Amino acid sequence: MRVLSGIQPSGSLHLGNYFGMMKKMVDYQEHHELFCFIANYHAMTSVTDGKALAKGTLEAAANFLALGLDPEKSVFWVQSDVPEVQELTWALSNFTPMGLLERCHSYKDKVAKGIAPNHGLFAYPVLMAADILLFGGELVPVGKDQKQHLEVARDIAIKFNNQYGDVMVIPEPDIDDELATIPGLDGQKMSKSYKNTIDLFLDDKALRKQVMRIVTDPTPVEDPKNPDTCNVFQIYRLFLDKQQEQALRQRYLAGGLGYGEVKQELFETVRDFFAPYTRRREELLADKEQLRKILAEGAQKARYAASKILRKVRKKTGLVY
Ligand code: AQP
Repeated sequence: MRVLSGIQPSGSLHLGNYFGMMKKMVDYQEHHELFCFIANYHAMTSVTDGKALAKGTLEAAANFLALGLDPEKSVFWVQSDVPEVQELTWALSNFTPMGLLERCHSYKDKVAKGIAPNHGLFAYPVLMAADILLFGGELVPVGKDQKQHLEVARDIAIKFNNQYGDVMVIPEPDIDDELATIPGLDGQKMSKSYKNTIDLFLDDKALRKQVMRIVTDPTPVEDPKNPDTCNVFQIYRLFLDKQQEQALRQRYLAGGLGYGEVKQELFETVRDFFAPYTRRREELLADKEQLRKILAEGAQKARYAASKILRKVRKKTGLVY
């Protein structure tokens, strides 16, 4: 099975990115054909500082590698190193009804927040469709926030195939119910735009500060508490196995557990969990030439895979004359 997904290099990573998508990708590489990329073209819709984008791209690569992505077992590249994706985007644009894009929640939410809409933001899902279809991605691990974009990709692929035969593989979203939406400090979806994240690779002081900001209710320490409505519990459980989760649940129900105490435990758990990855990330970022080499090799493999599908597209659409 060919598994494919990407991540934008548009700032720091948070637990939502990690549990919603990155951890699953790393797990998949053991038994599947994994395609993973840094979506720097996509990030251009929000990052307009060129230096920041370039720096963020190398950092995003180091992040994924530090978290366990193995470039020997997977195809790992930077989106713009395979510019063929833009050619496919154009071909697919001609099979994308305007209404399909106008209905996209992500676009509508951003416009509602006051972001001046431009064509890049509007056409974002077509580029995402091209990312997947260019490599014949069969399964796409994403958080629930990307579900609609996946449906758009499927619709476009079906329309293209209706016209030109079975060229595109129709992708399936891979959304784990338990991890579909990782909640943030306030219980809403964890998201950079909501400023409610717990970030990866922070120093202890900054991490502790974020964890202590988790919103809790005013139940007194001695009273029993409801784990299912507690934001601390909902984040903590991501790090626990079933038995440990049950034990924590019992402590909530028994009363006598203060939110300060459980937040301190969560802070230590997150810190210890990511400590080895943080060290590995620093080592990777210390040798940028080596990082660029890994990405160049990945781009070569990705371009080879892309050329197979693009050749068919060019022929079918009449670009080969
Ligand atoms: N809270 C979340 N729960 C589950 N999955 C999530 N993802 C993001 N937030 C959650 C998944 O992470 C992957 C990378 O997505 P991205 O590069 O688009 O990350 P993002 O959108 O930048 O994350 P934010 O914080 O939500 O950014 P803004 O606020 O800028 O939109 C995707 O698979 C995504 O589903």
